[in-house]
Amino acid sequence: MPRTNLVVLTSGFLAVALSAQQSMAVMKGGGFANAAAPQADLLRHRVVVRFRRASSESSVRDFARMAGLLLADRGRSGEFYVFECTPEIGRPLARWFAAQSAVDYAELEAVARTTVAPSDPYWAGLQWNMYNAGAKSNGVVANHGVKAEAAWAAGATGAGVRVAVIDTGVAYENFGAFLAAPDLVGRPFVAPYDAVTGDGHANDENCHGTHVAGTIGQVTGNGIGCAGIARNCTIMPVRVLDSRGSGTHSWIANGITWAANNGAAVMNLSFGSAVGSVTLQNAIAYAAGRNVVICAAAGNTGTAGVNYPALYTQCIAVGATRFDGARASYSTFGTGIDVVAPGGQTNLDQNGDRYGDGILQQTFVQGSPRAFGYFFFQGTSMATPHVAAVAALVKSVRPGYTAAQIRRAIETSCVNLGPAGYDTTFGWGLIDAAAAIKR
Ligand SMILES: [Ca+2]
Ligand SMILES: [Ca+2]
Ligand SMILES: [Ca+2]
Repeated sequence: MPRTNLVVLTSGFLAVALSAQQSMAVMKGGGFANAAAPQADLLRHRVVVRFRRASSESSVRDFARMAGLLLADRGRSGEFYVFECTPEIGRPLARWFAAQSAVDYAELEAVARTTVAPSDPYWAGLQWNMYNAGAKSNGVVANHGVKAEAAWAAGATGAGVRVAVIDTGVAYENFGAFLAAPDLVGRPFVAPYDAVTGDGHANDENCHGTHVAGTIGQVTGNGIGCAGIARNCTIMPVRVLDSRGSGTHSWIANGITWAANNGAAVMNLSFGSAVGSVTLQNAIAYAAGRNVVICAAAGNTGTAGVNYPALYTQCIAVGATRFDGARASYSTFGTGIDVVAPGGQTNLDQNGDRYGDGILQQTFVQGSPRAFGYFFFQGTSMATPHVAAVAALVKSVRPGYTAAQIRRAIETSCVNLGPAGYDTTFGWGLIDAAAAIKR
């Protein structure tokens, strides 16, 4: 085969690893694990008071009037009273009440919210790429995540949507030398296919596809490791790249056709070539004709010239951003770029957590498919699964949408970056899961 038809992974070896040992240090470092606890906000303008002796409501009301407070609410049998005041005096007022002999307790009113912050310990602080605008990562405002949490709160989880991870395989099963990644156990997998060897076991012999699968659907809320964006999706593992991360266009075409024929609603293509081929183009056109949302990595050249297959019009071509929303230095741009998503930049630490700002997910040490850990990777390979996952979120709340409608929902809801409107560095801008699901 001609050398130019070989596909090179658009991430992989630029990766900075958080080794198993280092990840233990993160666990013990404190501050991360309990940040995922349910957050209760305090209302500084409402003070809840319980009196020791039963007080008639009229006497409490008289007291409130004299004190310049509004009696806003009470327990159903008078077991507590709620006073409203200006926010500045809420705390001192609660303290004053608590010091009175007639008062059993006094406290600021608290608000409980549905808890969508996942229990996964690395969520807090480290998965900035998925955060809502204004959330903090190690104390630094992380304004350039894809707002997964807000999408979950609105009920979008990708439930039942089939997302094909067409890659180096996925650590999805215990088979021979291979083990399922612990943080993928529980994720539904369907229709696995290995287009490299032509069998039904799409085991990952590289480590790249497992990391990509994690961003899409790491098991979320299981109390270990990381969260994934499409937290209830179904993953179809399709192997088209070998242990070195290379694959021929004919393998890739076979994998894409397999996924299209087996009910994939979304496919993730985190690889690229400088050249296209009729074989690859026909497979992409076939999948598009089967109503599949196709997300493809723009490339890691750092220059203009979007790779194939991303450059084909049927693909959403995805570039990569870093923590501060700037283009990651390696991210390919130019004609044909459609959107950007966080791909990380591991030679920078803009959130000051002492780790390079990569995308953290579980995979294994290359060459040791049973040695799992959490690794910061960077690349348009890492950005692309954010888009595939958001496509799954949209599909799960708009099951009647066509692939074209899902793509439009994603592209028209992006947060602008760079010059106003579409530009050839950021495309339509940074994807926004919370906005896309409302289109
Ligand atoms: Ca997890
Ligand atoms: Ca960092
Ligand atoms: Ca723009």
